[in-house]
Amino acid sequence: MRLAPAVEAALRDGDPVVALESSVFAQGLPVPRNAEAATRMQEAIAGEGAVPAVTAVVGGCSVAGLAPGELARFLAAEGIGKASARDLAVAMATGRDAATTVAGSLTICRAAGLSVFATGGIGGVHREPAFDESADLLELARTAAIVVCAGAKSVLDLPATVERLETLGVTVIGFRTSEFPGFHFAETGIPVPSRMDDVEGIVDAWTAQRAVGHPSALLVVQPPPPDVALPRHEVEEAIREALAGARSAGVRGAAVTPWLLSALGRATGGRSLETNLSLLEANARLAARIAVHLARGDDS
Ligand code: PSU
Ligand code: MN
Repeated sequence: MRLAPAVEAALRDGDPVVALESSVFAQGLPVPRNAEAATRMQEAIAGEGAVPAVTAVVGGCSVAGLAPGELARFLAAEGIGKASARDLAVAMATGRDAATTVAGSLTICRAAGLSVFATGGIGGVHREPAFDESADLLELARTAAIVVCAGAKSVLDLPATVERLETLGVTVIGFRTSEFPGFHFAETGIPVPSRMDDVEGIVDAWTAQRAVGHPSALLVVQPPPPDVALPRHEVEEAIREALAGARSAGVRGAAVTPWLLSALGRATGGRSLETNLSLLEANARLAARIAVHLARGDDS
């Protein structure tokens, strides 16, 4: 386990840190837009006064806070594996580079003591093939961290994903929304159990959750920025095509999510990519604001 010097110093001093996953850069977005996403997210975090910490396995070492040269390797995305929680140990033992998903990153957050994390959309219950449920859900259940996202990707079974979050005891709060967002679009018709309109409320809920020792994440969901949100019907149609394509191509396991995301990008003429980049930046910024507020509370 290695922390970047800036991350280590921030943790020591109680200063705000926001952890990021690396699979979204290495597998979830195409080169070269993935580099733009990484820059926009890290600048948004720094702009709010927090320290960004991209997590990954680098040459067998679990890292929170990739150095710029290391991040460049992940952005080139050649020969970089996708590491969920189950894959971390083997990537470490065999000295490999691996890009961590939400599940893999939360495992590193637990080890490093990082408590605020931002991503685009969490994994969840897939619509098909038959049984496929992201390990993100289980790690959310056992990682005490505030996780900011735009819901779960619309390629998933959203109602089932929300039900599983309830079963797993994950606190879900809609930030300025009463609906669980569908990543590319805001309206899903699925109510969130609670809604808050300011960062203070989220920090209060987090403090209360820690006080009772509840071990799960606090999942903050916010809709994609309105200027880049896509019409729901259009995304739904593109997803139906993508799912049919995945079925006939026989895509399975860890390859499913990256495959569907790139099919969706093609089907929307690249507009889903703009949505993805903008919501990643917005989520990083909100996470940083939460981390800053949390750190201020610690000081007083
Ligand atoms: N959301 C995105 N892009 C992504 C992912 C999510 O917009 O690339 C990645 C995240 O790393 C998430 C993973 O943790 O997909 C889920 O994959 P799986 O369904 O195989 O667990
Ligand atoms: Mn899966």
